[in-house]
Amino acid sequence: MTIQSKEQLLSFVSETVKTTPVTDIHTHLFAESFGDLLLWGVDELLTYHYLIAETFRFRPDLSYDVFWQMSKQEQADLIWQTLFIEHTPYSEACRGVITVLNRLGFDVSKRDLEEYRAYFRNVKASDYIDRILGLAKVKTVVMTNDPFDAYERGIWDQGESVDSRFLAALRIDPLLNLWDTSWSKLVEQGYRVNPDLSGDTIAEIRRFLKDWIARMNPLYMAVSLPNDFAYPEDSVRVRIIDECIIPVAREADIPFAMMIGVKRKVNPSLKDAGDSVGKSDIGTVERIVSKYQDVKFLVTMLSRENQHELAVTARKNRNLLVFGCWWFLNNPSLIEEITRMRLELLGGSIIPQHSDCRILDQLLYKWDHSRGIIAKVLCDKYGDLFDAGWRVTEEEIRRDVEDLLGGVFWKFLGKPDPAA
Ligand code: REL
Ligand code: ZN
Repeated sequence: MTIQSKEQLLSFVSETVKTTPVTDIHTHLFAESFGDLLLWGVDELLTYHYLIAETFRFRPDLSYDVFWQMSKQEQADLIWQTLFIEHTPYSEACRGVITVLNRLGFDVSKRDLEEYRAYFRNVKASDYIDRILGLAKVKTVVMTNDPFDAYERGIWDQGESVDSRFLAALRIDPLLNLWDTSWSKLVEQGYRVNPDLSGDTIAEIRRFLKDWIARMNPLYMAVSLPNDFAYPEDSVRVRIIDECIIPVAREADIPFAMMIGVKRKVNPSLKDAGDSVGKSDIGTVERIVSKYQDVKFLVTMLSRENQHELAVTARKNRNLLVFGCWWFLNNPSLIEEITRMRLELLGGSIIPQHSDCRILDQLLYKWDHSRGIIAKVLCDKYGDLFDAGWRVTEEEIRRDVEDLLGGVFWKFLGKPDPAA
């Protein structure tokens, strides 16, 4: 049905963005069968590493060691007291906790942490997964699966039946970023590799990747890369990319996801909260994606300064799909600016957002907040066309939004959306 008034248009766009189920293409969440790897509940929410970094800013006298020796509940108490009681929680990560509690039906004006805790004591993980995925309208969650993690390997080895709402992504950071220490872990897994890449090493790394692809059936292979990642370059990392990752991605017909721009451990005392950002060289992305036009690349970059040139690079290379507003970009002001710019340069051939959730409950806020911004930007775009006399149908809006919230990803992979 063609929409005839602007008012009707804007309300239909907003409602469609709010209610369309999403494929969340990058998270750190796990299916229930992964046991302790799946994090959920109010104490996990409060001890999210984003909030740990913010707490230390207000506690100049708190020693890192003392904090890390506290129990999770003690840490959560301290974070709650510091960020929510002694200050107003308007940072995006703090606001996220309030959105989650509110969406779960709590009276957040009471500020009663014990009441929230009491609820979680009586909840079963499987029920909670259903509740959160339902409330957040997330149909599929892509995990981050690490074959270098002994605990996680054990789960894959058991071959437990997997929840079809959770799909795998093969994460290979140690291979590309920590070869000095990771080669011996491959040896432990039965691969004949040498630290200097001699002998059968290259073929054995390929065998390692193919074995894990067969075991996990990942949608893509992924790595996070430092801001000074360079390509081409005379380095172990680039040799492994050229001679192992690329041929395996081509053969398995899965993309290589590069998340570029992280400076790991600028403050090691903060652990996961101690990573930072740096501007990267877009030439690196340009060179690798144009060299391998028959390989698909999913790329996100961490620095705001790289966003425009990344979008332009995607205009030139159809094998490059830009995704998400990653980590320090996942703030309303930046999501809006980036999403607007991407739609203007690339139309709907983008994945505007992923959640990067580490805690299941966060799906509620990450998607609520992002959907609001995506809707706002889309309303402006459809509104501009309306003003120029263009008319769209409800079906066309539904098609466009479904594409942005998952369809573009599945078409890029060349696979049917299993949840469709
Ligand atoms: O996948 C990654 O490398 C990052 O997203 C994470 O390492 C990071 O800590 C995450 O929590 C950011 O949102
Ligand atoms: Zn991540």
